[in-house]
Amino acid sequence: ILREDVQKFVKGALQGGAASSATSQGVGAGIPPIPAVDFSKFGVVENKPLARVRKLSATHLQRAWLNLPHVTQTDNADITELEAFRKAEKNRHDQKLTLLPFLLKAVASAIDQYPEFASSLSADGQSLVMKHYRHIGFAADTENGLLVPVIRDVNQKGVLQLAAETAELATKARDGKLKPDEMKGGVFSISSLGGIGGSHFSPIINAPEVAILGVSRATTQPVWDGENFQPRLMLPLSLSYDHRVIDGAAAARFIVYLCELLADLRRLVL
Ligand code: CAO
Repeated sequence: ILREDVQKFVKGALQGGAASSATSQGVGAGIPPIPAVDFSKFGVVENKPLARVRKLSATHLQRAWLNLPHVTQTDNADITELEAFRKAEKNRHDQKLTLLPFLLKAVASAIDQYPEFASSLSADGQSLVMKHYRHIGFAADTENGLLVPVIRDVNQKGVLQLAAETAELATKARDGKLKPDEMKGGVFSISSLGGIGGSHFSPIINAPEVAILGVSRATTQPVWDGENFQPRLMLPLSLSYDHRVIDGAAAARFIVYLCELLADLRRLVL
């Protein structure tokens, strides 16, 4: 190995590193970069600078996508009774009451049943850090990009309090007033696109968490009760999990249990 070899290596690494941060193509990780294209050759283009939040979340999402082996397990929860209850309660309180706080509550309870969903791999990959707190994040869509505020101790709060806290944190996120501490400490995240539409999707895990629940728009579906089709309100759920930590069977058990909780809220108090 000559002096020039070392210089050549360092130069290459520096160039690779610069290219990687500029284009986020993973140069240096053995991933071939997507070649730069002069789009103006094909038509009119404009260059729109990315907001800081979007750049930060891009790095975070790419890091999670490349480091964690993702699998997405889907199911549909029958929320006919839950929705009837929510609608009845909604007009009895000043607080806006959407599905999200019920989901937070049910997820915290499902995690109590399957605690590995609130774990993280240790830095050396030799053990699991089991977290005994139930802080849960939820994705909030803002003009500047995706933010994930975290609700603390979901298991110790009622649905109305959770509704108030999610509304407050979502407003803060949209107004750009969320403090860094309000986005830290989560053990699990929920990404709810139900207010917009669509069915199942595959959410990216908010690493170092090991799972995330994607929620889509509930629709009325014909469900066979053994004798007849009944119109039931079905909520599409998509659970992405880190397959290094969570087995497929555990993920199926978790989502089935979560569906049972959502189908009959009384199970939350058992
Ligand atoms: N099925 C049917 N209707 C739903 C629903 C669902 N799964 N989820 C919400 N709704 C309804 C709500 O009940 C509400 O209706 P009412 O006014 O009649 O009660 C309406 O849709 C609007 O809800 P909302 O979106 O304002 O409130 P929310 O509590 O459900 O969600 C928040 C809050 C912050 C999660 C949401 O506004 C948001 O930002 N979602 C986007 C998250 C996102 O971008 N995820 C992707 C991340 S990965 O790129």
